[in-house]
Amino acid sequence: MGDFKLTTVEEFEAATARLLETGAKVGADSWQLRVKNQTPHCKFGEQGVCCRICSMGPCRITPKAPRGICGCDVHGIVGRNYLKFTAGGAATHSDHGREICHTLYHSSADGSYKVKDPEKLTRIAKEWGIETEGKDIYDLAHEVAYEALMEYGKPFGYSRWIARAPKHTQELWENAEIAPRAIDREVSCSLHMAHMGCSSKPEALIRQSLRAGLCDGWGGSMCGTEFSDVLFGTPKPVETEANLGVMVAENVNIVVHGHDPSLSEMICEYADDPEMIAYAKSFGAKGITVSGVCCTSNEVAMRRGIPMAGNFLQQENVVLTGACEAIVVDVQCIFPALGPLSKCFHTKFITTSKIAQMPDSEFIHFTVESAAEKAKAIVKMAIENFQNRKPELVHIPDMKQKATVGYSLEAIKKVLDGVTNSQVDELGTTKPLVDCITSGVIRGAVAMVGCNNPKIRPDQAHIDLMKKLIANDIIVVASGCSAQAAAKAGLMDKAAKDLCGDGLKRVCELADIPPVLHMGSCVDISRMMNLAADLAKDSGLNISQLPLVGCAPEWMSEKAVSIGNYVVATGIDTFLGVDPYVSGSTEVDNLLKSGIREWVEAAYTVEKDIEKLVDLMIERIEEKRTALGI
Ligand code: BF8
Ligand code: SF4
Repeated sequence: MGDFKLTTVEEFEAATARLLETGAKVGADSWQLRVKNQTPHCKFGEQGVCCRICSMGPCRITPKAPRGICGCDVHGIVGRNYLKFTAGGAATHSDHGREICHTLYHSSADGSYKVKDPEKLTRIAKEWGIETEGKDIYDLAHEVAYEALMEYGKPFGYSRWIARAPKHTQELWENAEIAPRAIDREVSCSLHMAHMGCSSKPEALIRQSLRAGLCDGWGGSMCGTEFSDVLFGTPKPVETEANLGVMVAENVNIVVHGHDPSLSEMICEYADDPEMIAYAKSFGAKGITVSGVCCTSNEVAMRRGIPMAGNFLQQENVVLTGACEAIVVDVQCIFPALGPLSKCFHTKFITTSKIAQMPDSEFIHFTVESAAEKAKAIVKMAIENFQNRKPELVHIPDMKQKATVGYSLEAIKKVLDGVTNSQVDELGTTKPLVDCITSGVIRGAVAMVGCNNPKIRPDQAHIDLMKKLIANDIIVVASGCSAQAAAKAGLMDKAAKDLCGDGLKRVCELADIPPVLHMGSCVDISRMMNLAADLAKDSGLNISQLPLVGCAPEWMSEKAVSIGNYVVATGIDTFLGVDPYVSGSTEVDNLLKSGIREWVEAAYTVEKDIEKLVDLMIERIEEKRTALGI
């Protein structure tokens, strides 16, 4: 372990600076330059006080103009904006989940998509009261997928998944009138409420924001995660690497970017095909390297050990290496900048989904039916592009770290069984983790999630927070771009145990885990909800009593707000490093930071000073321990 060393943010930045020099040579634009053009940001927008939902406006609230033309005050405007922001995120995650359900519906024994985890499928079918006895696994897959698709529009009842939440949590939701109904209903109801002349009462708007969040976390995202596991396998610990150094100069480099594993899984399949490797060699390459960016990278890293080239604000860097033959994207978090940027290099920018169509890209429509053929065509296209590289532009930063990823809830239960000798059932329980927390060996847990945002020095908040948490014996579970920040730094290397306090270090050694556990992509925050629910059930406590908090220090997307809402509504205090455009309304701000605690036993903390943010989290965890007398 002697030579283990974290990669620092300064080293990340030096690598980026070198790549930007290449960019300057070819006249490339970059987010670093665009941020300068966009700063300072519009103050009205930042405070959330601008309304443009009808054409009498836009109306901007100021001390001199305290109401819009319709008479709406600042609290109504800020609340509506917040609700619409949430609905955007809930819709996005949930539609991704829906796509996965469709893929499952079309799975077949001889097709491109198969059921890789039949046990999980059977378990979910039983959970949903679907007869499994004597059924062909694909008949069952189609039946479960159909039921899941019905979850999006069913006229009556609540999301099926909420039955997984502890009884107490379900009662809170029922009493607060925020139990999520059909997924699409919550999204369209949110847009309805935020229409001109509907709700302008902050309390109603924030209640619906929580409800729309819940239809994501305990609805659409849960469909996305659970059925991705059924199709592509439930993640188990696997070794991989992270940062730009995973790209290989001698190989054809294909970078997958986006969120839906249906595309990236197929690309990985074909990139591994001996016929394709031979084809790559015929163009002078030594082989094919697939690496990933953003959540699609998390998906294939968790299931296949495919290396992670980087996270959100590193997406332009992969093209700037001059060694990227193709960046293949599906949906979400894809910079439109990749179009013009790829034109400065030989890189093919390939869009594949009708949901995310962009100028200056080659559109290869990817569907369940044509998956194999299209994936093969894309891999071939990348290979044939190898000869177009400009060698003088090739520079791959020599920077990567080892990481062990693949900690699904199932995997976490399994590895932590190594820590105690407790008797476990077939699927394991979270009891060993509860024991570690109760005894104080581990003080608590933090779910680190979310993006990068140029408003925060990229990755620094994630990494600094995690370092301090693990040093204080707080275990970290991470997802999305937060997980990739950890992996790039080296915090998912098992050797990082040496950075932990004595208790957590012992647990890492006994269970053979890194101190920061990669739980997957952003839809996989639903795994964290299941973990919290199981911890509550196994400990006999309410979720809000557990020494557990959520944190998104560098968040940027609508999806992140939807996530925040379901995490908080599940009873987990949530800490943000970027303000969600609500500072313009004291009423909305107060509701989110304290008022909602009455409904869901948790609330938000927003703190832009990252050092203070981590101290507040540790304080909160210790307060919860004290309240429990542990
Ligand atoms: O869904 S963490 S930048 S990649 S939004 Fe996007 Fe944010 Fe990354 Fe994944 Ni999540
Ligand atoms: Fe202005 Fe009201 Fe129209 Fe909003 S809804 S733009 S506040 S008039």
